[in-house]
Amino acid sequence: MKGGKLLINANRCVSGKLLPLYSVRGAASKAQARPAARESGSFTLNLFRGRFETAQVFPYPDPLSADQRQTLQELVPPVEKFFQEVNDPAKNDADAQIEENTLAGLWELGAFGLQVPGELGGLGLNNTQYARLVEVVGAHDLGVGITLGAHQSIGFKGILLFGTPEQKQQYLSRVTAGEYAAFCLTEPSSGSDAGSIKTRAVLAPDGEHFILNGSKIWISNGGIAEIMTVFAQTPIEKDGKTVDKVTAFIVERSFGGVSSGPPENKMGIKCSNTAEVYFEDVKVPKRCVLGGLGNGFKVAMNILNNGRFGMGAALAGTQRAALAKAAEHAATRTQFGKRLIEFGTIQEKLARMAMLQYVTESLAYMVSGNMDSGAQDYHLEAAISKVFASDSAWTVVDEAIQVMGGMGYMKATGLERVLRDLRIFRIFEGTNDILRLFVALTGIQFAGSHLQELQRAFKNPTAHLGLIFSEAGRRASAAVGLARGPDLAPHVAPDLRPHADELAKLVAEYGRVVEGVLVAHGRGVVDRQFQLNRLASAAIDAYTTAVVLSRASRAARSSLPAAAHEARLASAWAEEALARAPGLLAAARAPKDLKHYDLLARIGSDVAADGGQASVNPLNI
Ligand code: MYA
Repeated sequence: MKGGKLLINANRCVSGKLLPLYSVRGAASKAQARPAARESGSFTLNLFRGRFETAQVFPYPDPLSADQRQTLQELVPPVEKFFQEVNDPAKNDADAQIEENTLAGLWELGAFGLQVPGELGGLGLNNTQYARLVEVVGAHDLGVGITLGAHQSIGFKGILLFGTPEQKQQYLSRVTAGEYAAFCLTEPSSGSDAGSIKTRAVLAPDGEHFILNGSKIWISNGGIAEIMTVFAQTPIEKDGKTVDKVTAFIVERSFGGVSSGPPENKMGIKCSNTAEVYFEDVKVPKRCVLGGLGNGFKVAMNILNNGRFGMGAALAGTQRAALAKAAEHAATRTQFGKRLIEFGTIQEKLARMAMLQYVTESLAYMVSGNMDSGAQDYHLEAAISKVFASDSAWTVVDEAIQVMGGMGYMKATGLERVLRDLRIFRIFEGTNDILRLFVALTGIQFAGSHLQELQRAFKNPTAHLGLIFSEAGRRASAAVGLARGPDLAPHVAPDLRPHADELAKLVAEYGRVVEGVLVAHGRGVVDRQFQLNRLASAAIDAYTTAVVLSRASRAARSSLPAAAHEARLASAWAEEALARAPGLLAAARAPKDLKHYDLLARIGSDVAADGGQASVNPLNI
């Protein structure tokens, strides 16, 4: 009886208005061309189907071999020492440039070629080793971090990922030997909408070169880079027509026709060079096409996906350093006859800061570890790691200043610079707003493709009995509350298992909500940003909970000295995230909230139309 009802429900769900095929820019045009449903090891993608996928979460990764661990143990102390004794972040900030001796020292240390293979002059580190060093940089100087990151996390990363053997040989040996690299994507009319760039490259009559014209803005290292990864529209023959598609090129300043503007005057990360870059009839040899003609958009996205965990790692270091300052102050400052740490208000602040730091750090190393183990589907998790890290770092440093009161506001404490430096992290490398939508839409597309498969199965049930029955069984279990998810006993410490059980329920509910949203809005879901944002926030709550349960369980298993502290951090986070997420899911689905979103949309439009707040002040003057 129950099974029959569920089959009817399933049938209704999959025969409704589906096809949630997305594009942030334009969904409909691509709808017909989507590939068939595929399986994935990603926790987040599967969450959108209501499936608890454990492959890339449990156990917490431990990807370093004994040799790699040893290398890291040798590398971290000198880098720490360098940042404590040589680099002067306050001076870099005041001068809006990095001191020469610091740059020379960083080149000397190999910090500009961390992941380049040894035979090409780099240190040959894997992602996890890279994360650990970047964490040290983030604890000391984010401006220097961006100079290093713009160079290797995105500047020449395309060559590392997509370069031909000749391109690697020619360019990687140069970017580890003193020549700076930059990633040139953003243009005056193309920020978040990266596919709309106007810079163009057209094959020259000699058939051997492309002629590149256009301009880029806000390019980190743009004024100092000799080697650039530049994205440009190129005419491509497709189905007998000529269409523009983005291609990635390696461009050397020495090709001629490349110039750059003065350093931008920014709010923070002042010592990192940011400049406009202009390309005027630049002759780019055909051998400099990177990743194939017309594949540039994917090359750009993959470079960004591949580097995002680095921000998480750097900002874990930033938060750790800010927390240490706040903790020291709270432990020593006396007010009203007590040390600050004896007050509940301060205890709560420090606890929240510690939780946010722990989650940020756990995410960064989870993503880098999965990448090192060969995982392919990590792009949603990398986006979550960037969003979470940059939002948290803002809160943690802001709260550190609050704990320190007037002292925190003083330049000498160093936190006001960090707060200024941090602000850009929520904006660049994909704004957090775009990345939230990216997570929600990619997840929905994944769930939608599976529902479509089920929809097709129902059209020819005898040929797809297996799929239909397994889906019906899964839905029946979920409906009667048996969706406990996989057996996590081997992976989750006994004290944390109740949270894992709650998480399994959340995952099942998540799948139901996504399906409901798809049925209600079909392809129109791409325009439902109020709902998409809430789905993304709930996904972040679910994924972060899984990650900290995994890490704290490993700490317990390995009897780490701070295992009990880690278990408390993970429990506190899980309790809060699992209490918040159902509300977000309800708000993503409920008609009551839909009305509220209309209200907000109307207010927003009115404000834009009136050029600001439409109401005058209460005095009417
Ligand atoms: S660099 C500038 C950064 N700019 C951006 O990040 C741009 C943001 N915009 C976008 O990402 C895209 O335009 C969005 C897609 C997401 C909005 N992975 O039609 P579409 C596929 C894989 O949806 P759009 C900077 O800030 C998609 O599936 N694939 O595209 C430097 C589809 O494929 P198919 C992806 O509507 C800062 C196709 O592409 C992805 O145009 C300095 C088209 O999709 C993806 N992510 O919008 C940082 N997205 O056709 C320094 C889309 O096959 C580093 N697709 O279906 C600091 C490091 C830390 C410190 C280190 C210290 C050492």
